[in-house]
Amino acid sequence: MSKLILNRRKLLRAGLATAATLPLAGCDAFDFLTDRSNPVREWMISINGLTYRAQRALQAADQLAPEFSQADIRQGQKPNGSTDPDTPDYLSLKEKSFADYRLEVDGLVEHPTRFSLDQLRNMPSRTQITRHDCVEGWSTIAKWQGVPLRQILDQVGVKPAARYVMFHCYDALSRSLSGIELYYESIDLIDARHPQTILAYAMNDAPLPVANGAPLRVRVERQLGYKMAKYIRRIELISEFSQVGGGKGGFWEDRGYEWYAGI
Ligand SMILES: Nc1nc2c(c(=O)[nH]1)N[C@H]1C(S)=C(S)[C@@H](COP(=O)(O)O)O[C@H]1N2
Ligand SMILES: [Mo]
Repeated sequence: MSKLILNRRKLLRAGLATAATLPLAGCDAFDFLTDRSNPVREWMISINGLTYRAQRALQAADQLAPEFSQADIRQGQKPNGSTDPDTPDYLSLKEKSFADYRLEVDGLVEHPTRFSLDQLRNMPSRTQITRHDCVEGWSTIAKWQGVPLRQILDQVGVKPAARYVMFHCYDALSRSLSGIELYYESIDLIDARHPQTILAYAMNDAPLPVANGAPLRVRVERQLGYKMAKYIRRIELISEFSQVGGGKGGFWEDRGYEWYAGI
């Protein structure tokens, strides 16, 4: 254990010494900071408490999360959080195998639109095998297929005032004194337009199971699991999230988690 820490320290010191001798502006030598497995970057993020803006500056907007091969899928996707929503709206949709499901996209858009599952399935799709990291410390690799969110956004036309995409879900993880609190999450437009950000309707070559968010859940591959809203009811384009829910941008954020959960 102590050996491990020592090696890690050495590595960090070496990395920082190098970093200190480099000019800061637009230098290729800082490319190591965009490597997710680089210990110096990891150190800078965890110990120095890099802010969302700094992380955004270090990471290219379209930089891809690692993708894997079929052989890397060694286990099922462990269902977590809500796994069988019991809100009346959801139960009546599930009863009819989601035939009546419509994804609502509205808020700061030119053309508020409702999409049926068939419409979504008939749009060009993206398939990716990626690793899901939960804040609890486990990860799993699975194959996801869905519509790139970017396509939906282009179709509805995002108004210039929009800054975030808010996902409103069907499930309630807790009942508070003020009533049922539905799960919700938000991401910025950089992640919303990222090529790997998809509205997934299939997992491991089968329709998305209820336990994993049927009929539709989002994949945001550069962030932790809690950002990836399942059971999506509505996508709302907004300029601020301070007025929604507890004001921190998501169900778990309202309970103390980071809004930007970069991996
Ligand atoms: N609507 C909704 N989305 C959710 C959750 C939830 O409880 N409700 N849990 C989150 C957490 S903490 C994780 S790790 C993943 C779990 O996704 P999975 O069930 O497909 O593994 O969903 C995320 N999205
Ligand atoms: Mo999670």
